[in-house]
Amino acid sequence: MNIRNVTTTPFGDQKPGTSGLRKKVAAFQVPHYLENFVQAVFDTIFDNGPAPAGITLVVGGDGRYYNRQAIQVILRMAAATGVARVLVGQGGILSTPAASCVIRKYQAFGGLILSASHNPGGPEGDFGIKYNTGNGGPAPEKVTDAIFARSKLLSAYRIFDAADIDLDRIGGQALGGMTVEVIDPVADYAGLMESLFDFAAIRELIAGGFELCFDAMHAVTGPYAREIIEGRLGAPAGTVINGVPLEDFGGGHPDPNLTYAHELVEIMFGADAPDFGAASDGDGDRNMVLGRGFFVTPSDSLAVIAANATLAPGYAKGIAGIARSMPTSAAADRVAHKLGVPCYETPTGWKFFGNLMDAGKVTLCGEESFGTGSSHVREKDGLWAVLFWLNILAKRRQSVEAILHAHWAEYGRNVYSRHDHEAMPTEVANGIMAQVRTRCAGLAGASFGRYTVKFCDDFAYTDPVDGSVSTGQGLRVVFEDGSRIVFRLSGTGTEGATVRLYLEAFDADPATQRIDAQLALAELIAIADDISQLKARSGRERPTVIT
Ligand code: VG1
Ligand code: CO
Repeated sequence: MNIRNVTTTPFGDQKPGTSGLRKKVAAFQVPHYLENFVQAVFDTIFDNGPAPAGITLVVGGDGRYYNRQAIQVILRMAAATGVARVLVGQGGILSTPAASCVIRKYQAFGGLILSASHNPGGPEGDFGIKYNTGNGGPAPEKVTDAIFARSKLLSAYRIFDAADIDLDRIGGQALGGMTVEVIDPVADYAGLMESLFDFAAIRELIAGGFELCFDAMHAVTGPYAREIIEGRLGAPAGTVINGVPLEDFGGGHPDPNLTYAHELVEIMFGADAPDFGAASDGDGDRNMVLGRGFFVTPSDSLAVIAANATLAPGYAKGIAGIARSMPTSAAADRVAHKLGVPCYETPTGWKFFGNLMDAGKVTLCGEESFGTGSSHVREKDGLWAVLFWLNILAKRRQSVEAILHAHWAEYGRNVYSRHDHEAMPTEVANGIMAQVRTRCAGLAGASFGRYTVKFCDDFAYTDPVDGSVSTGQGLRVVFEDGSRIVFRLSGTGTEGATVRLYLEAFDADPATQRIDAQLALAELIAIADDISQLKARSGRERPTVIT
């Protein structure tokens, strides 16, 4: 075997964020940048030595620009570090939830997922890489911290000299002493979905004239949605739109929200809209759910799924508990309370759910950022959420809107919105956070119109399973009636800083529950600006994205 030991110097900026290391493609193309990070991962997980004998790794990505090149590098470095076998999705494709599924099913040591998720792609866009552990979930903070620490000390990496592997040919190929197995990226995942949901009932619903539209946004879910929705569930061809994965996502921003998934939004709010619409993001872990002329907030979606979980065969015995990220609305808490199961509040990022799922404390997890999932894998799962909704609709035979209205009437409505102020100059964003921090000290008891501040804090979390503590997870202003304003800086952006403002108010009265969220939250929006001075400090009149 021809293994080269390449001398290198550390980069200093290889700190994984909310979900892996994300940078501009150009940054990853700087010589040694990718290799350094991969070596830091291998050194961390293999204790600075060779890989343990006989292990399997999983590698795949969302198909964005640089995916194939990066996979070839990772394979050669895995061979150089003594990995026995690597499973790679055909064409280098594996959605994030499918990668999690494959890691678990084949009891792999872990996996490398190549994606910058909802960030734009292409040569001018973003690239990303993250490590998932043997449970199929994103590496916890103690591992990502160790990877960063290692990256700052690197002096060399090891790579095997060989020709490229053919990523399009299913089957085994040798790379030195390592076997690369190119696998069908869809089959294992589709099988898992079929084991969880009532496909016969959904097929019958669709055969009966129920119309749906799934927007894959030219990202990774295209092949998955075609196989499952048009194939196994019998929806007509064309149900999946933008279904061919493109390296630059067709120039779009593969983020399934009301702003970036505008093609789907226009269809669902237009004349003759289908009964159901959904979209997923770059790597297939997010979902947006729409009814005819109706948007379901991700926080409400989690609550509705929890309340109706037993309608799906995989959850017929009920759920053990729910976990939601701190900024996610408390709608799910109300369902958990009624079901008599615990509800956990974690920091933002799926890596915080893994321990709770591994310990059997929760079945369902969700984030307000269009992330919903369960213990079937250890990642949020876009298509899973869409299939859960279809299963519920097939059983309840009501419209999406009617299901939400009934849910609010029963549980009350946690009116919710998120305002993103993207790509701000970093010092402006830091100034806004500092302002909020200063204002928050001593704000308890203060009144703003009908709202009285109960407490303000910087959210910190102690993991109930391993006791690890995570601090600095978002500034909260919580009012006496449970309404909240939260400020957080994004940990996934690659340009300047993004300030996220999360707003939540509770409305128990069915007479006012159907008011537009921005109107219902107007007073809180004004209070948030008073506290943060965001408009004055940024010179911006409105958010870049409102959901
Ligand atoms: C965002 C979301 C967070 C999500 C993360 C990764 O992080 O807010 O809820 O887990 O993206 O999602 P941040 O730090 O930018 O707010 V994905 O689909 O990009 O992997
Ligand atoms: Co994603």
